Amino acid sequence: MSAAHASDAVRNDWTLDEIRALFTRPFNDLLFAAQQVHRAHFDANQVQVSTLLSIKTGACSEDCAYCSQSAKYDTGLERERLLPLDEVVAAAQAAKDKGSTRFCMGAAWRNPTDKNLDRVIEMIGAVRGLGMETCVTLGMLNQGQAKRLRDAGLDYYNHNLDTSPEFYGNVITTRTFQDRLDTLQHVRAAGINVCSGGILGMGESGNDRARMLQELANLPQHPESVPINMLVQIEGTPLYGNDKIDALEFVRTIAVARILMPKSYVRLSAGRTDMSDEMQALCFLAGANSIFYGERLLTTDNPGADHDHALFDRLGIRMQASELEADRQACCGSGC
Ligand code: SAM
Ligand code: DTB
Ligand code: SF4
Repeated sequence: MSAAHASDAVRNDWTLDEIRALFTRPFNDLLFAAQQVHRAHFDANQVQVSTLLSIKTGACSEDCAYCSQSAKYDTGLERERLLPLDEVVAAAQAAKDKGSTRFCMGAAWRNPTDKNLDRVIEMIGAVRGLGMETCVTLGMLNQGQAKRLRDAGLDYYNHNLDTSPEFYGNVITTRTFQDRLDTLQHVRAAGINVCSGGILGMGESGNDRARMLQELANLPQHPESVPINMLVQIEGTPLYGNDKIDALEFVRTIAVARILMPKSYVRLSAGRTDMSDEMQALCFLAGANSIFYGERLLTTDNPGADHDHALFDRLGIRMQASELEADRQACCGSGC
């Protein structure tokens, strides 16, 4: 089936050959097909923006070879305890004031303890109380923990597959690819929206990128949000100094993600400080329709809001309004 005909279909049975065939299409044909799929499901000139905050930084027991926060590598990062509630709420309010509609809180944990979860649940309630959507990324979850987060009103849980199952062992040895799938299944079963994607530029092959997208697209239900990160090289980590991914190969990966998962938000995630405006414009053309917005990601820099506003102005892109806020307004008009 050609991608154009597939524009309305949501499939979970993509073969590797089909995905590889998309990757090898002429660039213009691939981008045209991705635009067709994108326009069938989304406003092509609108981008959703979320803001990140690291609520617990560093000293993580995992060995993810890309990460500034692993205790296994000397990256010079200062560790921080779980932030107090008032600091989190102040950061969320500041993000909301700048137009962000979702607040994503990240913790450098292998998995949260039930006590950790009590504190995060308070944060979710307070941030939701501001009228923002909430997302957290806390590492592995069991089913009971996922249910507690759902009951707290959590909108999204981020947990990335990161790479292909075949390349995974080159990047992380302290937990398995199957562990990640299990957490995603718990999140899905609890009824929380799934945010899951990966990182490009870790030394993986084109086949690995195709396999990672195949794993995401063939989940029983597509993640509602698919972050595609470009590796932010962190001095002291094993992946520091790797060859960078070719910019057009990155754009192709966004386009293929858009075609495979037509109704998902594809997030142009980490690495934007190393991308030209022109490369980001191509990513939006390829079907990326969400970004992280604000000066910081978790521990590294992100383009500032002013830069993103200027880029959006040049491209005629609008920031998506808050759906949560719209629902609240529609409810009684008082914004309660
Ligand atoms: N500890 C939790 C976990 O690993 O799931 C949550 C935080 S972790 C920092 C969230 C995701 O950020 C990782 O799975 C990875 O995909 C992405 N990430 C982390 N460091 C990165 C880097 N240096 N460059 C690009 N993406 C990165
Ligand atoms: C995702 O896929 N990317 C974000 C978010 N989910 C949690 C994190 C990017 C981290 C980049 C490196 C850092 O700032 O530490
Ligand atoms: Fe820990 Fe998450 Fe970093 Fe891996 S990506 S080292 S689990 S904080």
